[in-house]
Amino acid sequence: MIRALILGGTANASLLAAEIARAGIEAVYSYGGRTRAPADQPLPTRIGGFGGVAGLADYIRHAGITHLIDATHPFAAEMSRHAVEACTQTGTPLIALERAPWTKTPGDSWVEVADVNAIVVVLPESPAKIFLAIGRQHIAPFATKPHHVYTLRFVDPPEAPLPFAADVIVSRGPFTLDGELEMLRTRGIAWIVARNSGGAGARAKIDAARMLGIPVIMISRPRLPDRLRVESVAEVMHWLGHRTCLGA
Ligand code: 3Y8
Ligand code: NAP
Repeated sequence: MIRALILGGTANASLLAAEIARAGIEAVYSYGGRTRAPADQPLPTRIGGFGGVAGLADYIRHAGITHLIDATHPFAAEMSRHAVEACTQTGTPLIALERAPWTKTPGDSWVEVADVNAIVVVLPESPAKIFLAIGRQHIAPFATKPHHVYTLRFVDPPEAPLPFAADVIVSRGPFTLDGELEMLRTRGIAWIVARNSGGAGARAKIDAARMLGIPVIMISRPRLPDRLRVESVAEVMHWLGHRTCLGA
């Protein structure tokens, strides 16, 4: 008898939850509690941290979880590391549903950096209009470069004053190419800062940047521990011993 735990918070995780519900597999969907009103799921849903590796291991045991699916965002590195450790401790089968990173294509002007702290050193010296498409949690380093004109994009309205003057767009995505082109043009954006999230939900800004000749400072993905990793919902369903209407 399967009882799966889905570590969610992405478009892929939502697609997986729909397939799992359709197949009648018992499962719990988990959000970290980062946003005020996360999307509803067709599965019983829990919201909030587990309390570290030990908390996740305890949850797995007490909730009778038989399979863990890490469908978190590629930058949710701490959650993914905890999933590997807790599944090792409890002997729980683990699979990661992770989309491939975006790859640079001809016409892309990318400056690839290892992490958000490396960005400020590659920003232009003279004042520029910069779109920080990296959410809310990691914007503090940009306070050291207040001479730029920043546009931020958050899922929820900011609760506290920002560490520097900026214009905030409140939108949860997924985003469209036309919408991104319009936003970038009307704001005269000259630089974009983005994480290499992969997937379709945030790709439009990258395509729009190429079309407008805007350079992108692209944050490379954090290294994650080795674990079974697939890129499609169908492969996860197959791992669970189910065929899907997705034709796999
Ligand atoms: C709470 C669930 C769907 C899922 C939407 C995907 C696509 C849009 C790309 C930009 C980049 C960013 C951000 C982003 C993307 C999808 C997907 C994706 C980037 C929601 C969601 C949760 C979160 C958390 C949130 C972070 C923030 C990051 C905004 C729901 C909407 C910038 C990542 O305010 C905060 O604290 C927000 C925190 C982690 C990164 C950050 O550091 O601020 N996602 N995003 C999940 C949870 O609580 O477990 O609210 O419904 C999910 C989605 N975010 O329904 O189609 O699948 O990847 N999310 C980045 O790429 O840098 C937006 O603006 O162009
Ligand atoms: P993170 O830094 O890897 O995780 C920090 C802590 O948050 C984890 O140790 C865990 O707390 C809790 N947590 C994270 N995801 C959780 C989940 N799905 N269910 C329960 N607890 C969770 O995570 P993050 O980067 O802030 O991402 C948080 C959520 O937003 C994830 O669901 C992720 O998929 C989604 N998301 C993140 C990004 C991004 O850019 N990071 C983009 C889109 C969506 P405990 O240690 O207490 O268990």
